[in-house]
Amino acid sequence: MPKSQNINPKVIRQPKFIEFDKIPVNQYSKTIEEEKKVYTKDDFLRIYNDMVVIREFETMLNLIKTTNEYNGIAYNHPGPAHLSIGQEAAAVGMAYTLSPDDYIFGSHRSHGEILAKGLSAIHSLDEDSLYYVMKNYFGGDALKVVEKGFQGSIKELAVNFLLYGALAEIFARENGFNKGLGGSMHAFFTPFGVYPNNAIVGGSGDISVGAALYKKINRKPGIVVCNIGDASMGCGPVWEGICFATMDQYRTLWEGEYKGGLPLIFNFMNNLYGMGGQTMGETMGYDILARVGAGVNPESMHAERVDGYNPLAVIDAFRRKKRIIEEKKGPVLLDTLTYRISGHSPSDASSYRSKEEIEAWQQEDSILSYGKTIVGAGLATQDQLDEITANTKEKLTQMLKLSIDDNISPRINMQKDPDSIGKMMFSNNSVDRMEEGTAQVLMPMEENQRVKSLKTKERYYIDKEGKPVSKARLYQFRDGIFEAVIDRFYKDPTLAAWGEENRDWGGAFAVYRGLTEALPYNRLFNSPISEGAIVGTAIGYGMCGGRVIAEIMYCDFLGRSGDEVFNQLPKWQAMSGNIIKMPVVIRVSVGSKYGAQHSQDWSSLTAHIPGLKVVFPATPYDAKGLMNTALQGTDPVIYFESQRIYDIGEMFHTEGVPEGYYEIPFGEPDVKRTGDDITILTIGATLYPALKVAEILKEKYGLSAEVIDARSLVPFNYDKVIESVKKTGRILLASDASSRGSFLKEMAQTITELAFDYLDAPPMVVGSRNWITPAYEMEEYFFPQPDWFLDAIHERIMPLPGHQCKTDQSAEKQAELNKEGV
Ligand SMILES: Cc1ncc(C[n+]2csc(CCOP(=O)(O)OP(=O)(O)O)c2C)c(N)n1
Ligand SMILES: [Mg+2]
Repeated sequence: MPKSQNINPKVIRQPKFIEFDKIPVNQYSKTIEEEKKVYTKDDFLRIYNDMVVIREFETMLNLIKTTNEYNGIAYNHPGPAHLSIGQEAAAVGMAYTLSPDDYIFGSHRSHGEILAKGLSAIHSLDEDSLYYVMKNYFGGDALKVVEKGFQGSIKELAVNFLLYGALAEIFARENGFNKGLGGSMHAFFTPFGVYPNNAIVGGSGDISVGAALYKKINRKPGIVVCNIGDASMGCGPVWEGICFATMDQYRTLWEGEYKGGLPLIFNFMNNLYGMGGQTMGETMGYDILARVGAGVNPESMHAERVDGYNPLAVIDAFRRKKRIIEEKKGPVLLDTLTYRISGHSPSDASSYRSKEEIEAWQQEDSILSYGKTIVGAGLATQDQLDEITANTKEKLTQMLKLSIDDNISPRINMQKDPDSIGKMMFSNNSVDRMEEGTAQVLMPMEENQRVKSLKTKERYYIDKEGKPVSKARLYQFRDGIFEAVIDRFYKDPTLAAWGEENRDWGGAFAVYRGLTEALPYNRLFNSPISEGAIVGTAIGYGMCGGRVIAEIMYCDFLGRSGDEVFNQLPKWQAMSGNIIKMPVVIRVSVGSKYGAQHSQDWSSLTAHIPGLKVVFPATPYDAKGLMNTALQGTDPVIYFESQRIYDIGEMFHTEGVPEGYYEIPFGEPDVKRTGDDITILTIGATLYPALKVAEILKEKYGLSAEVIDARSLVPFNYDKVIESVKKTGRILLASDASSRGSFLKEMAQTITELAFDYLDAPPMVVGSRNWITPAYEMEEYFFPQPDWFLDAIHERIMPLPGHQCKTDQSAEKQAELNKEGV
């Protein structure tokens, strides 16, 4: 809590009642005569047209999925198609008032939203801009296909481009919007403001909040709409996203033009079902989804249920809600009532709902009833409507033909380059700042108290007389991180950081102390205790073009952000066809002393996931250099920090930690001590026990150990390690991670494969036990101790004359423990 806001018990303890404002439900009541004042005839027809395009697009896919044919064209599409037949009015109403600067995020069922937003963007962009977009998207490859032999306006061409790009993406073709790497559930097209659609239910719930933060922090025009399903209200990321989006501080503590609510609409496409679970009446308790807004903030999130079967009602709601956002009173919660006539997927037998129910909704079909309304009001003739349908069918038939033709629309050529997807996992860029401009700070860096005090610190662990420097005078590990972070804050105007206790507290482990004075709230702020949303918002912020550092206070809390770290952060660069960059650094502190739920080293879990860069520095020099590299890149980095060593000084880089900027390349291990008889490869803070072991080996057994600090897990260049093994013929690997399934095992296996002929003994892994982490007083039985190294060397690698084992590191014991699963 900031000191500027005093919590007065005299006030807080007063009795009173919470009053809730009424939440409107289906209150739209304008007549078509009234609406005639708002829309032109063309507008009315445009709304009809866009709904028909979606209906026909989805109908076509349904026929392809269920009959392998559309309009005489045969095709087999084995992949998914979650259709939104019935939901067209909701999609078109949502997109109608939006400009290309407004971003939408969606779900697995978002074809309709992509088309609606695309058509809306085509309507509002001028022809030159449209052509520019098409020409510059992947070198204009998709444009060339739709342009060939085309006669008509640029806008018509753009509609074909939209249909073709979406279809090609759904069918996994290289000309798809995302090179065919996203597919039906993840297709998107950023030039039209269509941002990632997410196959993880509720996945957009926090990512979209990050996008809204990006707009707010970087003063970008436009709003963000998060289109998610009614069942996703039961998902953690959605609730966390809502909490993150409605924090008081935007209005109470953020200043100047940054003051005010987020430009965000949570738009629940409420089709009343999950897959088969009925949200109202069975799987949720909200009765009417909009009610949830009442619990969130005093404005009830301006929540409202709107009839999503009437496009005019939805447009009306979006117009009103956009005004609220312009007044900086967002975010808004919309419960857009709709119905999915189609199954959850084409194989859905609708066993969970009655025929009568579906028929009742079909009778109120939004396209039919809207068509009737506009014909009845003299705004269109039935012939005009029929013509729209006929035109749409023809267009879709043409685009389908193009998108399934293997010569015109091939897939990425994996035969030619089997590594082509691998090459898309990382962007490997080096970028000082994500945007030009002056970074907003509160003081010149030299005047910052912490920066000043660091100038007086000893940057090497012993002084000139060879005496250890006292803690108070020592430049510590945490200072290395701080220096890299503050440097980037002054360099990159887009850089923002958040997490729990990041501001006044100075970060739970004092890494950020001093930053609060240097940065306004809009660049450094405390988040709710929402680990999922801490990472999810960082993903949204990063994918829109901002650089961000998010912090997870303890590695053990990574579980809370599992989907974000394992499923979102690593995948969007490749899934976008490299349209998206992900300049996101997640700082993760690895605990000790606090027992089973605060002391796990889960670096191996993150290293297992393709698409994350993972580093684990163990010295102040490496901490600063690796953080600089992380903040110079545009890839997601999981940056581990061990709490055991936050206050250590630099022991290896004899000139001390440089004051200026330098980078340490990812993937390069560092030899911290040279030797000839055995190699010890460590990850993280285990470097220090390993050095003790090296000392004992030297003094007691006359052996020289080469100690290599991995520094990175992904990427990792094995050259230095193999070189060392060639020299020593023996290697032991150690880290604080529980040994079973750890990254050490992966490294041991790779070393075996790469250097088998040079090994005199199998690579030996010494990790933590496969148990819960016990209390601090018992930690010596859990984390690798020097004795364990020596015992393992003696028993499995080379006998150490006269050595008495304190632990059982024998093969028999290893087999027994595995048998027991501990
Ligand atoms: C995290 C997660 N859990 C389950 C699923 C499987 N699944 C896909 S769609 C769906 C129902 C989602 O319902 P809702 O959010 O209302 O969206 P709708 O399908 O109705 O558009 C489920 C359970 C998933 N994709 N992701
Ligand atoms: Mg639903």
